[in-house]
Amino acid sequence: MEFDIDQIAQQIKGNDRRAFARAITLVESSNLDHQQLSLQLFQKLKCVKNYNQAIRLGITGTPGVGKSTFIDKLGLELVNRGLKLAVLAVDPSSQITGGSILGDKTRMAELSKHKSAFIRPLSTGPVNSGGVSRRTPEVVHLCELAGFDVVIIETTGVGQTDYQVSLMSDIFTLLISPGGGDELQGIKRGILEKVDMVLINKADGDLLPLARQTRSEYQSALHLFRHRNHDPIGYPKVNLLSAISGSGIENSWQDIINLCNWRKDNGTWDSIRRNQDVERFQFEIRQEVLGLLTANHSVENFVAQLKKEVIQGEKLPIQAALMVSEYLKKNLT
Ligand SMILES: Nc1nc2c(ncn2[C@@H]2O[C@H](COP(=O)(O)OP(=O)(O)O)[C@@H](O)[C@H]2O)c(=O)[nH]1
Ligand SMILES: [Mg+2]
Repeated sequence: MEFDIDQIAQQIKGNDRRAFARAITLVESSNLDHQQLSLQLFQKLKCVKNYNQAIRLGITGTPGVGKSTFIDKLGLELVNRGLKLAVLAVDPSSQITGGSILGDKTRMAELSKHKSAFIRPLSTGPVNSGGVSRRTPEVVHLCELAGFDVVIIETTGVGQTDYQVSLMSDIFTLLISPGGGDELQGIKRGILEKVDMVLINKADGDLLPLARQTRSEYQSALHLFRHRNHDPIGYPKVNLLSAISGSGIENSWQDIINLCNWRKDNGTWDSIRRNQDVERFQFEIRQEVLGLLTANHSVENFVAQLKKEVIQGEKLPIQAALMVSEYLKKNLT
């Protein structure tokens, strides 16, 4: 594929959706030339567009909890207020079921037709990469540079995705169903440390009393857990929501905006982003170094040989790992 960066940048500036979709493909590419072109595109977009920070909203929750329904409703609300919205759906299970993308398209039918909304399922990497495509943070950045006001990243939290998505979100939101309090014990402690908002969805009809009970369970769990001293009292918020009826959506969006403004006022908005950038940098260094090592044939052969010995029980894992370390010290310095 040929990419004319100047042209793509101009097209993106002119709201050309196809050009934008191609740019995402470019940014997601693992091809080295494409990666250089992506950097040029970032540079260009910074120049041609007045670039504002978007609100990056991460949304996680088990399949079926109502994420897509919620995003559709919230999304319509936002575009009707004149905001530009990008939705990136990171769904590792789509590789297995193959059906969820189709499902989301119909679930977000109304939103996907709106001229101010852009919806895109993202390719997912191997499970050990956290299920998130390695370039998802850069795709989010591209959305920001392209002038989207809000970027929603939807994930099912399989593998390490919650952690990865929290690193590319300003506001990280957990959706749960009524009765999800039973899950509370099983829920990864890491999520509760990271969430800014907990939304109890399906708080409608017969499920309402159970939803209320679940809310108090989460409130006390989060209360015990932590209060971030840089956030206002009462956060992480635990709100009732019905994505179907729409009740609780406006409220929750207001809570999100209030939290954003609070953090912008006290400077934590920027410091959180900078910390995320540093984590991202360090993550990428590890990936690059690992990539370099496995691209080196003698190292690869040495590791493959040791792996056999570990499998056969001839060496302890730690013993083999230390040998690799020694080998690298001798051969790479
Ligand atoms: N009663 C009720 N059902 C809901 C609500 N939100 C979503 N659902 C239903 O839950 C199912 C899964 O929704 P979906 O948005 O696809 O969940 P996702 O897998 O988390 O994206 C669908 O059948 C929805 O109609 C809600 O607020 N109340
Ligand atoms: Mg979904």
